[in-house]
Amino acid sequence: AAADERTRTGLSKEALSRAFLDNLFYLQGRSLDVATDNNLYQAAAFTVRDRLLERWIRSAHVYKEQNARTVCYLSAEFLLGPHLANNLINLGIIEAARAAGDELDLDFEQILESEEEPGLGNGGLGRLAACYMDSLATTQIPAIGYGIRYEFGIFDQVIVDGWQVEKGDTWLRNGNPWEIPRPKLAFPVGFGGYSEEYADEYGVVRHRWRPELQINGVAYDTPIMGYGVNNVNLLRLWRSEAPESFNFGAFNVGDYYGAVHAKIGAETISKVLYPNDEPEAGKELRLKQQFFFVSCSLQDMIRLQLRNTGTLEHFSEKFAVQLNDTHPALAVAELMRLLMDEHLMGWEQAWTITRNTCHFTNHTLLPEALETWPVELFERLLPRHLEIIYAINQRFLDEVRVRFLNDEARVARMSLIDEGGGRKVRMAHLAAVGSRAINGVAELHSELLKSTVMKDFNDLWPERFHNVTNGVTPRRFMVVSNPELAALITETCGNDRWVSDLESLRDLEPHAEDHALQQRWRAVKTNAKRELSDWLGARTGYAPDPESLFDVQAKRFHEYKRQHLNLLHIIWLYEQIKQNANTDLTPRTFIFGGKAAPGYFMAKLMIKLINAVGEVINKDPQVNGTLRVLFMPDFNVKNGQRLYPAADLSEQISLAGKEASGTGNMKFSMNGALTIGTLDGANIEIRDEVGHENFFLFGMTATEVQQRQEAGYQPWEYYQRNEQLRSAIDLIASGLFSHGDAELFRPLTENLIHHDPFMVLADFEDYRERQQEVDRAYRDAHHWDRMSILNTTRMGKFSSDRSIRDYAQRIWQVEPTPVEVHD
Ligand code: 26R
Repeated sequence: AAADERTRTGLSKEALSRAFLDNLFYLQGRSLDVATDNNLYQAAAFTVRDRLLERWIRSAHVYKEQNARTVCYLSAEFLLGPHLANNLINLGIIEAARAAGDELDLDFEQILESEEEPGLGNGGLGRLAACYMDSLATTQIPAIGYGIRYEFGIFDQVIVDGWQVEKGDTWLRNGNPWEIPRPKLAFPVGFGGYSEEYADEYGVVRHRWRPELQINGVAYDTPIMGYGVNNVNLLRLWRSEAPESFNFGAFNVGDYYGAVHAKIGAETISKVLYPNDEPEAGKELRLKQQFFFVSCSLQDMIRLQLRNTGTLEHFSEKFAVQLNDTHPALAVAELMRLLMDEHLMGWEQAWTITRNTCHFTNHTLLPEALETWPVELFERLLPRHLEIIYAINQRFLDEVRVRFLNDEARVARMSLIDEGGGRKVRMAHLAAVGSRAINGVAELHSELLKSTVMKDFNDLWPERFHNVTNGVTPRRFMVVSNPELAALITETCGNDRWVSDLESLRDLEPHAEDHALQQRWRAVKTNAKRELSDWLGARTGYAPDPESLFDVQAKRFHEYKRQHLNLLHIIWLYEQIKQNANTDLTPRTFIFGGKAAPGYFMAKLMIKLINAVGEVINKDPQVNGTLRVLFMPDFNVKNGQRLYPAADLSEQISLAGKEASGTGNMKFSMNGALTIGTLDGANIEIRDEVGHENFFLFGMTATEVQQRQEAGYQPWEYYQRNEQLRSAIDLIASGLFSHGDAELFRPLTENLIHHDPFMVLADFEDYRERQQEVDRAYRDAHHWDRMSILNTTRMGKFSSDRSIRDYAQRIWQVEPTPVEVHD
């Protein structure tokens, strides 16, 4: 039997091939000659999953035996990207799998391509959670990721007539071979009703919540495999369901349609992911989603703790909860409720446990993204939690009063309740008060957090504040996405240690001068550009010249990220060519990618403008291919993996102080792109690591931005004074890019000239000058290649393995728990 097991889960080419054919036949009912791409993909996925499962069971066993502290990463988003190639890499069997595929005469790349990615996140925050899951497993830290199994993830973007059009994401259409549904692992989640006091059998006054409505959260588990280790961690996503009692009759006698309606309501909670930057609409459902997944996750942790130890006394020694932004901040109130009301603990003990369990990461300083919920909504949906929040607040504000005598203004600022016009619960304050540690995601961001939005909290509890600079996983963003570069690095290093020890890339530095390496480095880059060019050619009609400089800006569309600054520079270049046909420019391909929130008008207009400008420039015979402007539709993890390897220049041009960290900046740089960027977020640290001479810096500093704003910023003055800038803006306003329609882009140009909240005009001139330096630098191939190599070799700090080790040591106090597999 043991031998049979091994053939079922063996890692050799033969074992993989046999398992693949078995899975194709027994799970899909197909033989090779009639199998569709999807059949082949599913069979491959099940073959890999079987190999994860035994390591998963083993990991769970070892973790339990060693009684290790488990990290619970609570996040409303996990932007995982395709699993198959990543799992093959992490298991170390991609070559064996490819060989097995070749032998069966299958198109291996085509099978990988067939996977539809789970887009359960918006952008930076969700992708960070996915990178951290990879690194937690790789660094052998026991961890559970808790979130929501959205039926519809982030929308698919198509471009119609230059405009973004949203299409529903149907990632579950063909089934999801990576998840294991656990229908028996379900928890009740209440909403509405009232809170009441009662005396228990000893006469102690207790509270209980009588919800009006209960739904169930059902667990769906996905194994997360570490790289080069046997540790497999768990991603547990909750799906909402109506409980049995909904089943007609019993629930709502005589009102059959009412009962059906209620059932649908319950299932709505995990239906769809909300985009960022989306105003008020649909708010109530978002709060329901947050409470839903927080409650299920905490009940699950409590269940595990009671199963393992029979008591909740040592809960915080066993679990470290990380709150990924304020979306799961309700955990503070819900853990208190569960401990006190359901498990009959006293306030002091429950509060100590809560405060020793929770940790909070902030991901943005933008005021519109700081979550607050109307008290009225809370009262209606979560009456008992509101009571608990009031009680936390009372104790907390007393502490503030004792520390800062006679400072009621401070008390009002720090309160968990915003009393100004329509009372609101401040979720960041709830998270901060209930957490042992609070961190920002890059040095600058953490400093700004302490000096601005969380200043009062830093005055009170300076020891709680930390910085953990973000990181990204080199497995997905180098090895999976850029296999040629990975092979070249491994060959040059003489081993592949760098894949889980990115700092060791520093060993390559002496080779940056080596002309032979430079040439191979360039060839790898050019190949990646050719592949991207083919892909774009098939989708946009323009296949850019792989010899041109690929200048890429790929990220969510937002005014603070300033895609329009990039575009103004492009328009200025175009004017140069139009004015002087002999203008000497390095041929460049500008590539944009990114989604705009469906309700964010200005961001959608920016997308339209990029496409409109591209249409004019790409068709203009006078430009003659010197400039190309392309929009990559549907930028997501999968398409990002095509983009990062092919970029020469990475645009990280947010207004200083606005981008908390950025993580795309790291992905580009790891793949040898140079950065043109501001002193914002992690750009600052990237520049310090790669060397100031290998980074194109421009723009105001965060301090200068603040000073300029305080002095009264007048964009109009820049417009008048700077002729280059004015003519670029005027060209848009003229209607040249809109078939003569001078109205279409007016909201954008008017906003720039008269308001310009993100100071595009103030930074334009410096940006343009730095772009001219880029133009010149690219002409010296040796020098450029050297800078490119150094960008990659000096990115060690930005591996998410380093971030996770920082969290483990400084925030969570957890140790690695290695897992052995014996066969
Ligand atoms: C709708 C509203 C409440 C909301 C606004 C913004 C919800 C979600 C967001 C997304 C924010 C929190 C986000 O994604 N922040 C990004 O986090 C990344 C990971 O830390 C950073 O790299 C990036 O700079 C930051 O914008």
